[in-house]
Amino acid sequence: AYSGRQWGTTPPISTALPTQVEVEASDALFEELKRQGTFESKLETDKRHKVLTDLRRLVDEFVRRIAREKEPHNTVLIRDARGEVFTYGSFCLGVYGPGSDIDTLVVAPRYVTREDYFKHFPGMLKEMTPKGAVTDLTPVEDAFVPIIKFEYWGISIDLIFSRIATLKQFPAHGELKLTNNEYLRGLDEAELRSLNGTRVTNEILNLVPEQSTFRLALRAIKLWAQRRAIYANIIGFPGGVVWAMLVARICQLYPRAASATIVAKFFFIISKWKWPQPVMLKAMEENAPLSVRVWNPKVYKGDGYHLMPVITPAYPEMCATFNITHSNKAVIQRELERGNGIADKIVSGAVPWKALFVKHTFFTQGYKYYLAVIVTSKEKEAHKIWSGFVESKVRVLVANLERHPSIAIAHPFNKGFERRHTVKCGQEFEAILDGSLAYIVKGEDEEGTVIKDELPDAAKDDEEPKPKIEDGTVVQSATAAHHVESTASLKDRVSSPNVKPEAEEKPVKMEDLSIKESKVYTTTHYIGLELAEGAKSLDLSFQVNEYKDLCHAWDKYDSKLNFLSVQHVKNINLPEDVFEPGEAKPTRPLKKPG
Ligand code: 3AT
Ligand code: MN
Ligand code: MN
Repeated sequence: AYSGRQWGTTPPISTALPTQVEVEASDALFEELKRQGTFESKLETDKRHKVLTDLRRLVDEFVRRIAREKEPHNTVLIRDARGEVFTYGSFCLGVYGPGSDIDTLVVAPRYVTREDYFKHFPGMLKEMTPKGAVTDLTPVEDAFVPIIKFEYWGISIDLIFSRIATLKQFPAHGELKLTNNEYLRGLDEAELRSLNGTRVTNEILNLVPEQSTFRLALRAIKLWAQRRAIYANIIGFPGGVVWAMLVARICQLYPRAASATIVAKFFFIISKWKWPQPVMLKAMEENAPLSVRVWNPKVYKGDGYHLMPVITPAYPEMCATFNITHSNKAVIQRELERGNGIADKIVSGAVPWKALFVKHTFFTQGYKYYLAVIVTSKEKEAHKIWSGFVESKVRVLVANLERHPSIAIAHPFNKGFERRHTVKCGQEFEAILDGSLAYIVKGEDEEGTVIKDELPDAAKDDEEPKPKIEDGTVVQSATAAHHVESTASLKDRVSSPNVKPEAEEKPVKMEDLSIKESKVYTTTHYIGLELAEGAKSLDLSFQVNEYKDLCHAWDKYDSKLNFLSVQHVKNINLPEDVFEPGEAKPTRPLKKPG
């Protein structure tokens, strides 16, 4: 119910109740989001709650075990030993869908350390749950946010940990409130970061006038951002928390509006926002309890360079959008304006909601020239880590490219394309590094098995191949191989010493199938290049080499396992698997980019 209080740092723009038309538009939005599959069934949600119940029991047992280990004679401490389980991310916000994970935080009293957590918890997860319930258990102790990842009955769980250094004994379950700044005392950086997700999410929910309105509007914005390929923290686009804060700010400004109105006002207000004025949900904490850094462009010069600052509402306040580049800002702006053009028509009933959620045209009508950043490894596990590292640096390459005089916008696609190949010789491996897709395999990645049907078939050389679709992935055959632009074919217009000549495609003979094959894993990031007016040459070797040097300086880099190449790809030579069935691949170069 509307209390009349002010939400956020300014008075509301309007406290009007929704009109009949706005209520109907919100109902239509709900129906469309259901049609688009953004909600999961009640059965699946019940399963999530059951998983959390099990984790709570496990956490209490874990804390008791550590209490016994550290103070074996303190019977009271052992008797009352308990921890607490919180969530953050989309589950906590109530905007999760069928594929979402559960982002979960374990909190324990001060005598339980992170070392204890990594030493005992993975084992307890396996021992104290039904056989086969926990799979893919991966503890990553040295991560920026140390984490145990696993699947519980098929649901992905991200489990992070912090102790509370000021508490030796926890209150009854449900009474510990992490919004209390006192609980931050005595913690290290990793612990502070681990608590941050839940603290921010709790604040967001506390700072919106009507949670159900907020949730439905946020679901709409998340779906829109995913469809328009502008959702990805790591690539320098807003992630889930940022979209949540932006929608929450609109809810504060229209405290009684319906979800459909929030969506329309979101596009209207955010598309006209006077960046770099920050978006904030509340005033900054005045009495800083700790001497940790908070976002402040007056004190920290670097904070003044943030292009679209969105500030988290929990101490220590941070800019959640520090990695947005000029190019990405331009792309986001373009999408906000498109949204603004459509949203009003939707609320008035002139256009259906699905018009807002139309898929992006990054590959179909995007750019004439693309860069392909090809990350390659010879081992599956090593590839996860290496490709994750390179991905986290794509925005650095983008920032360097956009400073090139010939480039107006360097637009990274929001996710990489993962491919699996088999090769029989070094030459084939080299071809993959050069961008060849002639050796792709699909199906389950079982060690040592090769699905023969999927090996390239040289007999069909002149037949136009159709992509094969299975499990939602488009797999292409050898004849449709990805043709990489050579320096020569781009002539003097585009030249780069890093661009290797087109990969030769080797026909595969039947007898080759018996030869021992080895697996190769690649992840490819595409960056669309919009050239500056009058751009004559496009020599990107400096930027590309600088990027490679940065990636090769990775502390775990192993030149025998990890490879990185960057290629020019013309729109007409984009590989088939970046297109969805029914999408038209460009057949001639775009006259005008963008
Ligand atoms: P899904 O429904 O899970 O797709 P989500 O918003 O829950 O959407 P994530 O599970 O990826 O998205 O992330 C949840 C939060 O975890 C968001 C952010 O605060 C934190 N987070 C995710 N990835 C990273 C990362 N690489 N480094 C630090 N924090 C991260
Ligand atoms: Mn999540
Ligand atoms: Mn997660």
